[in-house]
Amino acid sequence: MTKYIDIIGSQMDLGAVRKGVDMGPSAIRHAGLIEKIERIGYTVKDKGDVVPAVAVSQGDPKLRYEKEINASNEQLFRKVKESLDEAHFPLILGGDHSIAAGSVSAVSQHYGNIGILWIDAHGDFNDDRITLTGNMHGMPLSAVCGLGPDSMVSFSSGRVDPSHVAIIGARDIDPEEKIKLRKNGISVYSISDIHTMGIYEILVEALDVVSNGTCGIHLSLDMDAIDPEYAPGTGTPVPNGMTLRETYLAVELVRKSGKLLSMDVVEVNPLLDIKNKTGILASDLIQTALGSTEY
Ligand SMILES: [Mn+2]
Repeated sequence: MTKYIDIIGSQMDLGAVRKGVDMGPSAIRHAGLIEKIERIGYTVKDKGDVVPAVAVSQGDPKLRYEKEINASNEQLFRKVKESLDEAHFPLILGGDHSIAAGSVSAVSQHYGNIGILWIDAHGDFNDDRITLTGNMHGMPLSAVCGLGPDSMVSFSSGRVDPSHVAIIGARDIDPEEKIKLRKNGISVYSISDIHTMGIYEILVEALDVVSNGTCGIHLSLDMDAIDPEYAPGTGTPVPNGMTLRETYLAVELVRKSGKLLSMDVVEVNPLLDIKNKTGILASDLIQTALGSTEY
């Protein structure tokens, strides 16, 4: 892996209902992120944040704030692309999960053929046809797979083959979304799969799905995958989540695969957090992904 890491934030909260997630990048930085990564041995450049325009009206209720989200994601796309062109590792801090339409489509355009490991309580596989809320943070995975909404990735030619996508930690998926995930052959490992198979076996399988026949892996870590007891500062908490052990081991195994190309960490909401517990956890998990080992 490259020695150079670029931190790129997105102060995006228009894809979600509860406000405050725009302060996520700041909360993760305040947990000592840069110093911690430098200590592992990387050269880190903080490229600052993309800041979305102030939204006046939500527009289409099936794609709320589409215009502002897509414009901001296009900026994020360019920044991530720039970082990849310099052969640096882009580390993207959210913001709500809608930002992954910008980050992942840059990584997939750059490398041509990537796999995605999506650690999340949700599927994020909705589109404007089947969405129940119109919240665009529930759509980015579908968009980057080329399955809509098309406008969300119109600035990029990068798409990801659904057969190279694995979701881990799912436990809150909409009925139509479930059908669409199955139809498109996405590998979904629910929380009950984690309880029965164990996280180690799941990672062995999932890493095969995302790395076999691809250039490498993009890791998209939604903090709501983790149980709200450990990650209370997130906008859409769902009980019965992943434990700290499960999450650390999952991220550690991704690192050990040696295939990690890029990473985003999203949905840290400081307004709902307790003394930056979730921001600190996000920062610690990033360290683990990048190579801080216990022994
Ligand atoms: Mn998500």
